[in-house]
Amino acid sequence: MKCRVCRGPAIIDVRRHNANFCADHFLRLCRDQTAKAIKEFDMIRPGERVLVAVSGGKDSLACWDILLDLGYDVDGLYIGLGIGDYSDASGDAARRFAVARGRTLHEVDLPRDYGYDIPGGARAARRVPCSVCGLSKRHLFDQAALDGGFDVVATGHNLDDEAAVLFGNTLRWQTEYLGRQLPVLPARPGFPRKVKPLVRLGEREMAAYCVVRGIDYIVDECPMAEGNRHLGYKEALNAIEATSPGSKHDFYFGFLARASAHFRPEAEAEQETLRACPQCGAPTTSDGVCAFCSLVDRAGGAVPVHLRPRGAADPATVPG
Ligand code: Q46
Ligand code: ZN
Ligand code: ZN
Repeated sequence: MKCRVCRGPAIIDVRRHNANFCADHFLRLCRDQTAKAIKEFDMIRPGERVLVAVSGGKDSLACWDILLDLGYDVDGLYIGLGIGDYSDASGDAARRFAVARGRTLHEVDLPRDYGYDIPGGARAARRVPCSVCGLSKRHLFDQAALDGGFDVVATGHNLDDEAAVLFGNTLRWQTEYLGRQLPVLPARPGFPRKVKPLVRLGEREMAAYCVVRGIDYIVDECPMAEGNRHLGYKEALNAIEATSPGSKHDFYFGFLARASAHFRPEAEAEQETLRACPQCGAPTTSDGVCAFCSLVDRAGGAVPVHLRPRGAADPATVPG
C-alpha cells in the first residue's frame, strides 16, 4: 500500500478518495479538507475569535488541533455533564489537550453551576437524556460565546454525523430540521455563528488523525448513547458505504447543493417568532421562559445569571 502523493509506505486507505496516504500526507489531507470546507462555506474569517466545543472525544480535539494548525485563534469550551466516570475522563482529556497546546479551556459544570446533571435533568424533565443534554449544550455554547466575545462557535461534527442526522431527518421528513441542517448557521441576535469545519472528513479519519498526532482522546462512548437512533443510522450508512464508497459524501453534499434551500423558508419562519426569555434573555419560541431555564427550574437549584442581556453587546445588532 503506497501513498498517493509520495509513493512512500501508506498508513491509511481513504476509499472515498480511492487513495492511500502516508502519515504526513494524511495529516495534510485532513488540514486541506478542513480549510476547503471553511472557505467553501465562509465559516471563519481572518482575525475572528473561535470557541470550539470540546467533549474530550476524537472529533472535537481533532477540530481544535486542525484549526490551531491552520492559524486560527481558538479557545476550547468544555461542559461537565455529570455523567459519572465518563464525564471525569472526558474532562481530563480536554484539559490535557489544552495544556499540551498552551490554549485556554473554558469550563462550565452543570452540577456545580446549575444544580443538575444529565441523568437527573432527564428524569425531572421526563425527556430522554440526549435531548436534555443537547438543549443544555446548545444554550451554554451560545451563552459562553456571546459572553466571551467570540465570533464563532465550532463543533467537531464530521461527515458521518451529518449524514446520519440527515438520514434520520429525511426518514421522518422533519422539514423544519432539514431547513437548519447546514455546515454554517449565521449569527443572529442572541446567537453566535455556528460552524462545522470537519464536514468533509469521516469518523474513521478523525480517529486516525488523533492517533497519528498523538492526541490522547477519550475512546469510550457516552453511556447514555445506548439506544440512540443515530447509532443505528450510522450503521445503516456504513453498510451502504462499504459497498458504495462515497455514498455518505454524495448524500450530504448533494442535499446541500440541491435540496436544502427548499426547506429553508420553514426554518426561517420559525426564527421570526423568537422572543427574549424573561429569565435569561436568550431567544426562545416559547411564550414563557426558554427551554433551558425551564429545565433548570425543574431539575436544578441555581438560576442562570448573565452579566449582560444576550446580544446586547453584539456590535452587529446595536444600531448606529
Ligand atoms: S453526551 Fe449527551 Fe451525547 Fe451522552 S447524553 Fe447523549 S447527547 S450521548 S453527543
Ligand atoms: Zn506521502
Ligand atoms: Zn432562559
